[in-house]
Amino acid sequence: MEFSKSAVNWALPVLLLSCFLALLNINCVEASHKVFTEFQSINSVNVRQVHRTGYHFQPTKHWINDPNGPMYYNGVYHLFYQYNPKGAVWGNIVWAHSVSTDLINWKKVEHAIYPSKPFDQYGCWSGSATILPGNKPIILYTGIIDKNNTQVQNYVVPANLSDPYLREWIKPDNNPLIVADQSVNKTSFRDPTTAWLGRDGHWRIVMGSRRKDRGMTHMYRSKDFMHWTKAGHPLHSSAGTGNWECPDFYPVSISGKNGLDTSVMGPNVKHVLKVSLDVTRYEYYTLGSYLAQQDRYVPDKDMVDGWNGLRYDYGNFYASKSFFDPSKNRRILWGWANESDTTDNDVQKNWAGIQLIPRTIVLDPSGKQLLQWPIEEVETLRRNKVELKNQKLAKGEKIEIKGITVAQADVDVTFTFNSLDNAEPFDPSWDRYDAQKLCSQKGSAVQGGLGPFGLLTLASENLEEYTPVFFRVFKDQNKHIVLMCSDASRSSLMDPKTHMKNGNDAYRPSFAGFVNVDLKDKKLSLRSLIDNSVVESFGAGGKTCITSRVYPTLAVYGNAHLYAFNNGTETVNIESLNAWTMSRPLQMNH
Ligand SMILES: *[C@@H]1O[C@H](CO)[C@@H](O)[C@H](O)[C@H]1NC(C)=O
Ligand SMILES: *[C@@H]1O[C@H](CO)[C@@H](O)[C@H](O)[C@H]1NC(C)=O
Ligand SMILES: *[C@@H]1O[C@H](CO)[C@@H](O)[C@H](O)[C@H]1NC(C)=O
Ligand SMILES: *[C@@H]1O[C@H](CO)[C@@H](O)[C@H](O)[C@H]1NC(C)=O
Ligand SMILES: *[C@H]1O[C@@H](CO)[C@H](O)[C@@H](O)[C@@H]1NC(C)=O
Repeated sequence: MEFSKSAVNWALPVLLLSCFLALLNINCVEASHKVFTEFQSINSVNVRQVHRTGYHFQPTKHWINDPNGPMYYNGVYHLFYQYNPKGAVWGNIVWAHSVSTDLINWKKVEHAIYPSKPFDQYGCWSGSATILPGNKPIILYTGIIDKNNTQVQNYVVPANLSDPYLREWIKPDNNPLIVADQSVNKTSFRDPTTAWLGRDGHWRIVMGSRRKDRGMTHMYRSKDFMHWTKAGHPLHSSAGTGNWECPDFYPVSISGKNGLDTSVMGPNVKHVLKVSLDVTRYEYYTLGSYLAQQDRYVPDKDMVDGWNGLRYDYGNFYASKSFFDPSKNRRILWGWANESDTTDNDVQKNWAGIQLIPRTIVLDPSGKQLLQWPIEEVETLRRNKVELKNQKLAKGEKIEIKGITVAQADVDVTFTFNSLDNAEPFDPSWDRYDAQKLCSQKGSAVQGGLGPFGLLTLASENLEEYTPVFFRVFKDQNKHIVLMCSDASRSSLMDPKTHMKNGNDAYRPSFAGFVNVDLKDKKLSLRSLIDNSVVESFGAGGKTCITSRVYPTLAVYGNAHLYAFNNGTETVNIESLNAWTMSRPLQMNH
């Protein structure tokens, strides 16, 4: 059935009201999921193609959210994800399952986990895979057992280890494995991590939770993976940060570029704790030490828990999960990007949500942050390389990158400049934690000293629409501050009033983060993966990453343009720019 727009417009306020009423009745309890009951099972035959991605992971239709249980097993990568098989809004969630041998071409197989037992009949939510000794995969996930949203932790194992795709998963009878005791908030108790082994030979996992406004990761230990005992203290907690979802806890190597398996400890290792903060709907991490004796994680001195801390990505990026890939000795991060358009639009286009290009994660040599970079396999999709070298851009100039399909492209550019003298002063009254606000005031059209310079992605011919990704350098008392923006505010001519998001103007944020980079060599690099309705950008080799979802009306398919630009007084030089059309994988989840 095609759902008519007028019916949707009429239904939305009513649904929001009923959801609000239901909230009082603890039915729409899930803060993290807006529940549009009547849209949950609308299965339109039409799938709107414009804005669908070409090389990002996306099922043929309907809603997706969190990546779940990513793993590598016997030569095959597995990606599970939260999926609504019946509609384009959150609901009816199952673990959809796809397999790949290269992280690029994907084959859809049967749903791995769906509500079927008393311990998950109201929901099969996120979780993680662990490969047990003897090369045996096991998945822990959160089951919802009643209408009150009570959360327990369950497990499944493959029915047939000889099936290369591990299509069928069984739920043994000793589920649930973990039920909240009195000390745990049972409606905020979810998303078990991959397990790690302590020095005592016992397994550990953590779940995200809260006690009032204190976000925390409850830790459980087990000798045999079947009987779990709650530790007397959380692995880590932090006051005033609200509910923690989708925790991820893993080691990174201090000296090497290799990723590490989850149980690795010792002097050459730092640990990362990442949580998804329900309050802001962004993901934050700290670097610190895992004190194996006390079984506690302690963030390094200059790390900040909560929303003033470091983020994986300063845009649409949530509920991520990492895994160790033993075939290439690397740690890979999967993140979900939701839509920035309206529920109304999602229902009409009959799809919502993508998984972003997997990223490798390593520790930055400074030890003060992580570096993320698209997995090397994505480069196999590159076609028709175009190249620029040593092209000067004076103030107000731009240069078009031609000869490739820029709506679906990979572009990697290094800018150099002669001097930092023109950098604008950083006004001490500006909020040092609010890069996004600064970017919304100092967009690409506000001319500056050193910057704004960067790329204009998904641009229409006369710049009626464009999503600029750029840097702007400021001078502080004794250092420079680099702002990186991915600004969706002019990305679409769709009327922001008629495409209202939940009663507000359309969501077109000026996403931004600061880049902690040494400018001694007077260089800044930027890579953007552009794919029809998504722009994933990596500043300074992956120090700062920003993902925007945008919906141009003119700058689609062959009508999109790509430019490098400078709007600052200081002339910048494109030292090198390489750009490619990105081809569609041969097999993408069909
Ligand atoms: C749900 O919570 C209500 C109010 O606390 C309680 O009366 C009811 O028994 C609970 N239902 C279940 C299935 O736990
Ligand atoms: C297990 O999978 C293998 C390989 O696909 C297949 O040959 C075998 O018949 C399966 N066993 C069962 C019990 O289904
Ligand atoms: C428990 O979690 C629920 C759902 O997030 C929340 O509404 C409630 O305030 C929490 N209670 C406490 C004591 O933290
Ligand atoms: C550069 O600045 C001028 C003047 O504000 C503005 O008209 C132009 O649109 C800007 N260019 C970009 C790419 O934003
Ligand atoms: C993605 O959509 C936007 C616009 O509706 C919301 O503001 C974000 O909170 C949402 N992000 C997540 C992670 O749900």
